[in-house]
Amino acid sequence: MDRRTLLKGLGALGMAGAALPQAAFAATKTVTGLPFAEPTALTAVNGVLNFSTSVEYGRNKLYGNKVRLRGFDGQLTGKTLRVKAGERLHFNMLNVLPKGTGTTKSTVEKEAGTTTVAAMQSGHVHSNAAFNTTNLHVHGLHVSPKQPSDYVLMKIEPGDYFQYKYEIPADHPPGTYFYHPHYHGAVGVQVGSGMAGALIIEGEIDHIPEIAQAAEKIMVLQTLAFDSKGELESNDKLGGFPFTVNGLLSPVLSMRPGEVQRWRMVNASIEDSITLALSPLDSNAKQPITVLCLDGNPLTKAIPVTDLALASGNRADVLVKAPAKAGTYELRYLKTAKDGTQQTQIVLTVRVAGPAKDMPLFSGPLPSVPILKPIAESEITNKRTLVYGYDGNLFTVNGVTFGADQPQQNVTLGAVEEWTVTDTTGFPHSFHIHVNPFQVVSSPAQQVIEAGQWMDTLEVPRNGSITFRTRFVDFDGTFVLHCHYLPHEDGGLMQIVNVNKSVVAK
Ligand SMILES: [Cu+2]
Repeated sequence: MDRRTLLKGLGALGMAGAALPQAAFAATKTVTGLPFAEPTALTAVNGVLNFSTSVEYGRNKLYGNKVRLRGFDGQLTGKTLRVKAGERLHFNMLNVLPKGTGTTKSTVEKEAGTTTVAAMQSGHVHSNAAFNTTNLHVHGLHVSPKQPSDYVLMKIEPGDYFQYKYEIPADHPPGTYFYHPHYHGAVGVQVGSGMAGALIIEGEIDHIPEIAQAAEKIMVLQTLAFDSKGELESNDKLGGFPFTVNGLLSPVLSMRPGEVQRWRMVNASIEDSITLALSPLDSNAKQPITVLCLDGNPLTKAIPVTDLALASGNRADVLVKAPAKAGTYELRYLKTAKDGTQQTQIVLTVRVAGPAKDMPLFSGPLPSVPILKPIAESEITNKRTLVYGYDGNLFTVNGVTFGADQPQQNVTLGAVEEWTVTDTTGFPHSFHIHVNPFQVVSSPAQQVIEAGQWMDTLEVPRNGSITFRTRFVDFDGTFVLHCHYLPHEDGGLMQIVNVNKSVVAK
């Protein structure tokens, strides 16, 4: 990626293009109001969810625009997949995108499923990758990083088929996760096209009566991107789009007065970290939102908040109790643009109407998850420091951008570590690591609702740092850490992590 390309990429981060969102909101103001709708949901049969999908161009209507974008089965939002802890997910992916269109050709030439880490790294170019080459990541899942599980350093070329097999551990934290492609260089374009869907892990929390009685609403929040032709064929067109919910702009969700619903929210945007609040129409008063899980990890107890911060990649499981009085409410987000101005948008309209349906709002402790046992200082076996940098051309981790010559994080299976991630670029970033969630020790951002929260994605404030602890005990193999601002990830703010079985000394 040359300097000009990167700077254009940065311009697309909503940091330099502040005028565009306003225009987009104004243009779309008149076409809001479609009823809330969800993607089709699929569940396991006999312990296995066998899901087949084709990656293809789909023609869809998107708030008054005709778009032609890459999607799972051509949809703007992928189907919802539901599995219980202990079940298996088979994700059968057929790439029917055409060969060789709309892309800068990748220099990696290997068959799908056979690309080695070395080939991937040596062949990588930090620019527009082959946008029709893809793969899959199950974001947040605590599963093996080895093929055919959550191995993201592989490619599924046009015409190729691959079956991912994920074994969900019986003690997996229950909550909301999501799936999306992870082919380096094409992640922003493919997720921005709508290649993301909710992935629900069910568990003990779902048996709490007040939670079980609440109607579930899946909300995949996306910033779908498209050009003047309704297409997305460039990394330079990713910024400045409003949030949609399951592909709809500010849809209208109905609730009865006093009703409690469980909202499962996924921030599947390209790069937007937002704070959500629920307010009556024409008022800034805020209704409580009761948080159960963040990033699929249950809190110790249900905690009501008025401001719910979700960085790109974060999820929240929340309960919302409709007021006793009928009326219209708005779920709005606030975002601070680079120039300091506050941007806002109505993400969802909530219409409270009809006969009262007074339901109890759960407020007690949540079932603990054994693998999320707090990590004490005495358990730490190693500490390491990661520094996000910018060399004037590319983003770097500890001075080196993603690629073959980048040192890797080598971890011994069984290690329990404390990591500090510091930004020196002056840009806001986030930190996401595959396979293992981490327990937050310190975070200046507002994402963490209680001390010791487990997350898999966390904001790294500009020129600030975060510290967390994590266990590398269940899975060896190779995976990645990266910034979840997708253009940054595509631009090299990523690093390989190898978890190696310890060598027994003779
Ligand atoms: Cu970043």
